Amino acid sequence: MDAAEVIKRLRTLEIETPSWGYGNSGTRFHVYPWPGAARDVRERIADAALVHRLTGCCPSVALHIPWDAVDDYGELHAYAESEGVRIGGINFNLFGEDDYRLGSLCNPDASVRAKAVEHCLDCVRIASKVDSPFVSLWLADGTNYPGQDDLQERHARLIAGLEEVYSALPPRMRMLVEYKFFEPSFYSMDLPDWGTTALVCRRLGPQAQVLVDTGHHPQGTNIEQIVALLLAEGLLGGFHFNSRKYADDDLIVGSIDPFELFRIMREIAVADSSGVAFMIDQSHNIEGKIDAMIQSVMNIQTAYAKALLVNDQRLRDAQQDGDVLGAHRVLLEAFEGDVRPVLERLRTEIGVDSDPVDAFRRGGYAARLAEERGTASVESAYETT
Ligand code: RM4
Ligand code: MN
Ligand code: MN
Repeated sequence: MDAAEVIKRLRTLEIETPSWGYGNSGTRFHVYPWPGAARDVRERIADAALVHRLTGCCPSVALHIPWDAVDDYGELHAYAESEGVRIGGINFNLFGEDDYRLGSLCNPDASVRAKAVEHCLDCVRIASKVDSPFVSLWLADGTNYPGQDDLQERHARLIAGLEEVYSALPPRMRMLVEYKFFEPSFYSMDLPDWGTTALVCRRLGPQAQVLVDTGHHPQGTNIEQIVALLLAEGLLGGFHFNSRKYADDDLIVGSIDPFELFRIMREIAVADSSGVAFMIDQSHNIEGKIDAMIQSVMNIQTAYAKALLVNDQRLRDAQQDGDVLGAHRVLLEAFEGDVRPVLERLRTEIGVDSDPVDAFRRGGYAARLAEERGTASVESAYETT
């Protein structure tokens, strides 16, 4: 691919940012308030819109309900439009209530399961109101101890609940289903891995697809192979990009292992990835929110540009010849290439600064937001006495 073709492909890469990445967040030990961090859904949408203006490639923002719940979704929809962004995925929240101690859709108590289903149905209604193309489920359900609950029954409860939600989806709305191998539960998770999730999605129907959160795998998992298989099976719904070193760390995507991100984007580059939702799922704890989000977007673009520059012909020849090292070197060559000039051209063409993080830092945005919004006081996870 020459530079012009790479730029053409890069122009089609749209990345959705998460509303929850713009507010204060922390670990279970402490939340450090960030001056100017967004305090409500409108400010979160405004920050996402700023990221879009500076990068030119983040036209939608994901919402989490009830964190972003409002009385009037028509009004919120109009507000997002006036800011220049669309509302993207509507994320269910099935982990933030006392009733969910033993799970939500898989809870042994039928009334809790019904409440969880009702919440999902509410989210489907909200998604319709704001013209969102999909709802998104991360299921925090699981158990902590062997014997705590019946694993087969939990699975049956999950399917029954999801079938109800699935049947309420309007014709073109998709449901993306995320998996995670541990946390908050430590013995079993009801959707622990991509295979389980793929089985569940297959059973539900074509509007259900798997969402790969790059931080949700055990150490050493070959994520690009998962991506390859889901693409081949028509089951890849989207990504939640972030980086992990040890657990579900939610670090800036590409910060720990840029080669892994490149390998994932390589699978995207060689497939028809139309319909795949590229989203970021990060919570920045000790760094600024907006520039970290912009850096994340840039890291994805960098990885994608490199992936597009792999010499396919030479790679295929080496593979056919059984030239193991030669084939590997074709990939390395692209990974080691300097794509800054091509990205600079892309950004000039779409009318944004060649370094959007620097543009944010130079533009005085952080100081203005801090002045306008102040520094919120955040309740700590633990009471200090
Ligand atoms: C989970 C998961 C979900 C996200 C929540 C906040 O670990 O990644 O996608 O909605 O965190
Ligand atoms: Mn996620
Ligand atoms: Mn996560």
